[in-house]
Amino acid sequence: MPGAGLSYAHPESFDGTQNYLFRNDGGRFSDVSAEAGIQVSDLATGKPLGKALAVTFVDFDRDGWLDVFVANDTVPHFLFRNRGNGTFEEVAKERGCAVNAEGVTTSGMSADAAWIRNDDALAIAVGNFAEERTSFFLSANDGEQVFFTDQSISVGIGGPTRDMLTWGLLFDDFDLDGRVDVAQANGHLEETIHLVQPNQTYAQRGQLFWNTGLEGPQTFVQLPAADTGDLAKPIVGRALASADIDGDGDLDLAVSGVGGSPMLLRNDQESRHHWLRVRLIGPAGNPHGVGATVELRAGGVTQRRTVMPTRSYLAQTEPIVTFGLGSALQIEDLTVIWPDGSQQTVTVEGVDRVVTVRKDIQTFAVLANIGKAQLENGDDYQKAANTLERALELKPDSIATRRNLARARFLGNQYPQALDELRRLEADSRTPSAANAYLMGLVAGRLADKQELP
Ligand SMILES: [Ca+2]
Ligand SMILES: [Ca+2]
Ligand SMILES: [Ca+2]
Repeated sequence: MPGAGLSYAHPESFDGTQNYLFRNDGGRFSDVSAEAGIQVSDLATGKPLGKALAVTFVDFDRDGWLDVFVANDTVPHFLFRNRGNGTFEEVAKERGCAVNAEGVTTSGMSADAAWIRNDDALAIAVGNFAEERTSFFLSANDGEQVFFTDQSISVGIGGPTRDMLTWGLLFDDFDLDGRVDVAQANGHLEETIHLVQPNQTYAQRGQLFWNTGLEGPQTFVQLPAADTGDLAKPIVGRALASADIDGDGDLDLAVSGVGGSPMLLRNDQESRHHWLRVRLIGPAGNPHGVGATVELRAGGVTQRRTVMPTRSYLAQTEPIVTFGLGSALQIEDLTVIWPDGSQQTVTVEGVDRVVTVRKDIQTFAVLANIGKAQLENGDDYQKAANTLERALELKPDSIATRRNLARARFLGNQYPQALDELRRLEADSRTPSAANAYLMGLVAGRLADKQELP
């Protein structure tokens, strides 16, 4: 480095390397990298193209198959779309997340993905070198397919991240207001960088961007250093990970630094916002449910998270997902979409707690009993009908459960639907049932009163 001695060589001085994918064959791993299509080579030279520093996994097109985003240093990023048959196709260029808004490759160090507006817009953020903004690829769907544009500047991230050399980067809802925020760990590569670039320092402060919920340049606002506590202490930041280390519901941070102790940063936010943390217990071979998507509806808003510890840079986050609820005191709906495609909706009572969702809880017997209890409890017949319908999806010929569903429809004043269920019971049963006939008579009476008998 002129004027400052030895320096790291630029990545362009080196050849790339390949990505690897190892398939878990029940405790043994097979290298399936080549046939899966996640290795990318220069067509002319045959040399590997990738210079990867970070990988994250998200189902960007929401087809039920987890896709792979790889942040590369000085060469275009990769987005491997999962074809659902054990192979991937690399689509970063055509989907708009290979290079930044200026069409230029960046020194990608980290990657994370999140639904930042609680709608279908997915953001993939990439932490970059000094003098490069953090890239912020935001998705849109043109009706045919999902594509991204780098909106780093227009969402408010670009300006304040330009001078920083960013490694760790995380999307998490740090103030539990129901919107995902952004944290960054920063630090330069060169100890004496200030000698040749006076605006740069080796140690740099961490950054926190608050998601305001507004669209446009104010979507993310950088919190002043004075409001972020020890996160603003300049260190040579590298890895950044989050977890609720003190069990109070908000996400705390761990930051590693070169030549110093790591920092464990307790989140002392005082928002009084409510929260729900969801821990999955998956099937054998996937005990934490990694790759599952959790959707939570509260206060009329649906939030979505992927259970994915592999985020940021050289770090693992906890496999529990944290939802901020703002002032909402009730969960309307919690649905887990497991990696095998099965969906599981669970009832959550109360907030400010950790709930555990076990994959195999949704047996027919469990759902049928829950639905029956909800029916007898009598305060929400629609909820009882939904549970009983899910039970019947697993065992359509259960006469007792279908009769309970008919009763839930009847008591919920859904007479035509009740009649449908009773007719189906009649068709399925070999022997006429007195209980069925009695209920049918009641339903027909109500429908006649309302002149709705079909
Ligand atoms: Ca997908
Ligand atoms: Ca937030
Ligand atoms: Ca905490």
